[in-house]
Amino acid sequence: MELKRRTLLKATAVSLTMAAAGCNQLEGKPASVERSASVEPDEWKPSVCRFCGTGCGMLIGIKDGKIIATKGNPNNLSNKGLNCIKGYYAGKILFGKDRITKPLIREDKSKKGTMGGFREATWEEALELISKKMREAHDTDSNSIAFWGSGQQTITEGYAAVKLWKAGMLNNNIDPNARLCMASAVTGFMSTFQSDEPMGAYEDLDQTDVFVTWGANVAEMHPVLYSRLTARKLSAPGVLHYDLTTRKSRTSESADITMVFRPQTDLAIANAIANYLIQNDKYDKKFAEEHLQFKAGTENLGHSLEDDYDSSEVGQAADKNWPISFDEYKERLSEYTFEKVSTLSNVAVEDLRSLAQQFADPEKKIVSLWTMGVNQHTRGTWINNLIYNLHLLTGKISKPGSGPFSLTGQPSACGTAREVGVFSHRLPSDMVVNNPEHRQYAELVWNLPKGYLDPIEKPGFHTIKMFRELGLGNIKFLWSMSNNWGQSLPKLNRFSGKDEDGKGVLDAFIVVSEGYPTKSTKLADVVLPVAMWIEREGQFGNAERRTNIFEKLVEPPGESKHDLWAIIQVAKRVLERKKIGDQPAFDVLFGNVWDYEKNDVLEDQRELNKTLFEEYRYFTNPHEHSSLKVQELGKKLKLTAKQLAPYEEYLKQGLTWPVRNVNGKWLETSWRYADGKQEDGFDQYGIEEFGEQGKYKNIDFYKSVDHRPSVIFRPFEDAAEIPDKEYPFWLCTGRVLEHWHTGSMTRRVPELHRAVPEAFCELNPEDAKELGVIRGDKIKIVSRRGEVTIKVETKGTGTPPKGLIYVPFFAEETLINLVTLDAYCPISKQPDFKKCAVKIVKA
Ligand SMILES: Nc1nc2c(c(=O)[nH]1)N[C@H]1C(S)=C(S)[C@@H](COP(=O)(O)OP(=O)(O)OC[C@H]3O[C@@H](n4cnc5c(=O)[nH]c(N)nc54)[C@H](O)[C@@H]3O)O[C@H]1N2
Ligand SMILES: Nc1nc2c(c(=O)[nH]1)N[C@H]1C(S)=C(S)[C@@H](COP(=O)(O)OP(=O)(O)OC[C@H]3O[C@@H](n4cnc5c(=O)[nH]c(N)nc54)[C@H](O)[C@@H]3O)O[C@H]1N2
Ligand code: SF4
Ligand SMILES: [Mo]
Repeated sequence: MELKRRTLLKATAVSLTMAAAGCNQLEGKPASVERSASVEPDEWKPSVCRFCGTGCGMLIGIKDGKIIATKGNPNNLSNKGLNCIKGYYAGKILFGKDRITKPLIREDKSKKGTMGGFREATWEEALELISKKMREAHDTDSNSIAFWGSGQQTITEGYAAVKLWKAGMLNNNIDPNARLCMASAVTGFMSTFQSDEPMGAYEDLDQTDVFVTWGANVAEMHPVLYSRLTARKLSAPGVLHYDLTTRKSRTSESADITMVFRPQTDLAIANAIANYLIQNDKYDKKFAEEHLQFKAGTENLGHSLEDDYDSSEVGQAADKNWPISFDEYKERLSEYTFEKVSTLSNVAVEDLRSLAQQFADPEKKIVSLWTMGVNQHTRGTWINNLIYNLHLLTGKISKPGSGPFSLTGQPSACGTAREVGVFSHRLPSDMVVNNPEHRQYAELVWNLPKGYLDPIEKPGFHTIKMFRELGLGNIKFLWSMSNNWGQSLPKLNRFSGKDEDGKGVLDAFIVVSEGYPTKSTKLADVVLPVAMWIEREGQFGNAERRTNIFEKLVEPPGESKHDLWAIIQVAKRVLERKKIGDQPAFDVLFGNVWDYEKNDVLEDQRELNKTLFEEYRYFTNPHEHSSLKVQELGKKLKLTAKQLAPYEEYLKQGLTWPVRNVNGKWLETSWRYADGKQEDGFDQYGIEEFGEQGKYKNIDFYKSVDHRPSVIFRPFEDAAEIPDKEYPFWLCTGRVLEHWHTGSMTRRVPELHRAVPEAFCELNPEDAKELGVIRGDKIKIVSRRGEVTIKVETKGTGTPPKGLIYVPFFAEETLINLVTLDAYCPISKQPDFKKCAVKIVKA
């Protein structure tokens, strides 16, 4: 496998040089793309990559209405011309041979679990059936319908889905796959700062002195950001990289110090560093006095293995915190000595001290980076808080080159899931359903009578609860879009009873909007064929808060339709007989995007997307709304801090929010909360609007209560399932460079598929020896929940320590999520895919 990977990487290196020369083209010959090396595109259109949260700008070469080449867009400030291999091959994801191009309706329910038993149908028939089933389920039990969305949906798709579910159906059972991904980042931000999303910019990577990766495999998961990390290291001698990880990965290769820790003990490590800073008076006293408050929260949270956990006493109190004195904080930290934490974590005292000394050095700029190691964690909110504590205690935040940088995984986890608020407890723009003022604000923007949204004051099912309920037969209607839950959810055997194909278990009526056959479409009753990526117009918001638009550049195949069209078409039908006041509900909610003459969704995709985006913008930017009430309430709620520019501006260039109009020009912000000239990227906007000018020098956390973010004490508490005699290994799951998540797209790109054709289990060579297996042997990984047969890998890109194994989740035939655990962080409800206990048996 390594050889094939190397060949691919070599090919990519060639692509990179070609890209620099402006001629990087797709290799091979995708089904519907006729091209030869000598063919020049008619035009290069700017676009954005549909894979990771880096959000790289791309240029797409179009000839005769077909995509023939792609390359990095040098004008996009997030990537400055670079793409990784997934970006370079992105065009090919559109051309898999088995693309679904017609609506499918399942006739034979006994074939659930396979792609058998479907027949082709017209859109009209499929839409009517979906709407009928959705209405019936809702009429019988309003809590039995659910929508599962995605950080890969566009901003307007997420917005329309939220509006349909929350305002149209008055139902909160809508949640995104981002619950599996960014939920702990959100609750971390909200509890510490009362405002979601990072404060810094990718530019921090070009200026920092020290990189700390907290369990993030940036080299494979955010390759273009990683290239900025290595470029900085090469160009500025003395720049250091500390890699905290539970397994040596490709990211560890560039690290100066790799600290392999026992899973979950990152909590203790962060506390040990804070303790060192305080015991040795090495924190920034002035910054702490001027800007911080100290808090403690509910402890001894236990684990969410039970279904009634959320309503249990401890579950309910999990997100409570209260002020404590600095002295109490200091006292509580004091047990986290290097010695004790070294024993707990297996990290050497010298390494812990070395990292702590970097934080202690007032001259050093530090960037912390993290993704799923931190968020997929039963104490995910806590470990996010603890990383903020270090940056807050040292004032290393919101400064060029210094800051905590929570990376997003998906292309629009920030833009869609988080900003639009496609969550069971959310409304757009950081607002929540259980706040009456927030609901009132949404009512104003959506032209709803006062109190109309009162029925949704209680949050709906979060993802794990939603699918537990589906497994129990309590969800009767599910629609999923831009995700593959049949493969990506933890503890998948809930759908099976005995096998992964869910035979006989799923009575619910399931609609899956998809481009390809997947584990989820196999469980569906209706499959809707979708226009993927640049077959429609859309918008993504990346990890540095940059919103980019991608235009529709090619036609979707067959009868595929874009998701926005399907959402509005279903809305038209399910809301048919419903009134809001004396108006038809559909007209109130979606009348602005309906062409009444043609009796269809607005055909012009620019017009359609722009209309929805501008409406959504009122949530982040009340000034633009004509109603005084919207403006006043919006200002009171500090909503404008997430200001977005008009739609057209993003067609010229992606912009990072808050965006502000200065002398007719829309200027973006690189460093939130930092005072300075906006032209240089500082946050003039939020500070002028909400800050207390002059009171807080240089930095003003204007969204935080009393303008003071919280340093929250969080103790070490162990993982939900720990290896024991019977199940002696830790299982960590994750990804590989070449594949995207469940592999449904990247496995259809021949080059990527050939590079990593099958799943594998990384095993420490010593463990392999003790088990008597060698590379290539088949083993069974068995947990209390399920098992999977897989190949042994001892010379992969990563090396786990003794006692831990690593498995990627891209391969549906090697369904590792049969084995994983669905315990979650009680605050964020994000499950922990990174650790559970397993045994290994020779197969
Ligand atoms: N090639 C590729 N790139 C991707 C994706 C993809 O599918 N393929 N997906 C994107 C998405 S949506 C996401 S979310 C990101 C994921 O990006 P990452 O989080 O970087 O990648 P993973 O492989 O999920 O996670 C592996 C890391 O989890 C850490 N870990 C395990 N246990 C612990 C622990 O107890 N504490 C801490 N702190 N760390 C721990 C390990 O050290 C390891 O580095 O990648 C994005 N980029
Ligand atoms: N074991 C394990 N499981 C995990 C994780 C882990 O680390 N370990 N990580 C979790 C994380 S962080 C994430 S983000 C999730 C990701 O999990 P999912 O989002 O469920 O998986 P994807 O493979 O990204 O599924 C996206 C699907 O959308 C389809 N698609 C592409 N374009 C479009 C479109 O325009 N419209 C529609 N309707 N569909 C489209 C693709 O074909 C693809 O099948 O996985 C989670 N699951
Ligand atoms: S780094 Fe991420 S956004 Fe950039 S090209 Fe690669 S997959 Fe696409
Ligand atoms: Mo993710």
